Amino acid sequence: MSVSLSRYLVEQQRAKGNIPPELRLLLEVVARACKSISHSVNKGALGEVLGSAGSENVQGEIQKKLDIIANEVLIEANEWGGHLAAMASEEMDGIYMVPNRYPQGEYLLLFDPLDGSSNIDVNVSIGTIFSVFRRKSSVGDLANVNDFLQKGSEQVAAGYVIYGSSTMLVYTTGHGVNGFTLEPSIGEFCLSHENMRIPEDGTIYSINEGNLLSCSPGVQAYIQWCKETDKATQRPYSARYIGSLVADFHRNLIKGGIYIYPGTVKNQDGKLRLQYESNPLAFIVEQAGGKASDGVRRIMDIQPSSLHQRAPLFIGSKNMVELVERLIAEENA
Ligand code: P6P
Repeated sequence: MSVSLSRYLVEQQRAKGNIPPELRLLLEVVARACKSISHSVNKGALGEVLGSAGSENVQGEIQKKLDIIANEVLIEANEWGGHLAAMASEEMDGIYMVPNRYPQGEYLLLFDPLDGSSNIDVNVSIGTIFSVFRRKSSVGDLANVNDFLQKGSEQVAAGYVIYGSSTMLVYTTGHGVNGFTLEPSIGEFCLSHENMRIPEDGTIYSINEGNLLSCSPGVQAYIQWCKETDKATQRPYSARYIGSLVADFHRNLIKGGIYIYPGTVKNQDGKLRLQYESNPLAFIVEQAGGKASDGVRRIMDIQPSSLHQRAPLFIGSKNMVELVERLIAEENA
């Protein structure tokens, strides 16, 4: 039997001292909450959890029932443990303060509770993405929105859970990236992908080509380059885009590749949220030897100015991200 997440975290804390007890507790609570989300997701049409909830989130997106269920599961699992001061979610307008009937902790948890939820009703892989910071405000004061406006480089942990053919948890605390697969028979996440590294090169590109003509010339030039025939660079590359960031990212992390959600004429900042999607995945990809930028700046260097800020995202194999950055720079030269 491979090592459980709980044992792995305890051994990391004991052997390397690189994960404080409260952060270890936080990761275990998030993992437990995602097991519950996995259970709901896997019920599918039989669980009466599919379809729209008949409401919109702060992004103006129709909320799926499972978006709300996943959000509630994460809030309820994390609010009482004493490790958090507050939470923020892609599905909630403002921050969620830990109720004062519970002790306040030093950490902040941000999450996209169910990314790719438009795929829920058609049985395509979806995922939960989370990001952890230390609060900046002093423990005696109430946490506030400014606590959440920290650069991604300040993250102390980040991870995602992909609800796919198997349910996997992938996380980093800044000491490499490790993957755990849920063993349903015992309900434990078990170590299955130790020290994950993304290949510096890949032959997969992920982008919604329906938007391509409204992207910048540099992005269009890169996609054109991917399609050209050149044996030496194994082109043409393969287009793989399933409309679920976590699934596209996870595949590219393992096989090598690049995921692009660029700015367009209509939405200069693209669609993805900096705090709930781009920063946590940027932390993971950099820890695995990859790169994440907005086409010009390193994602984790961007200073957020609002809780639901969007940013263009170019993330994946280092050499692929650097090439599209060069083409964007040339268009601006
Ligand atoms: P589009 C899901 O809504 C999401 O945030 C990502 O998971 C996904 O990659 C992207 O949006 C899909 O967006 O505009 O291509 O449908």
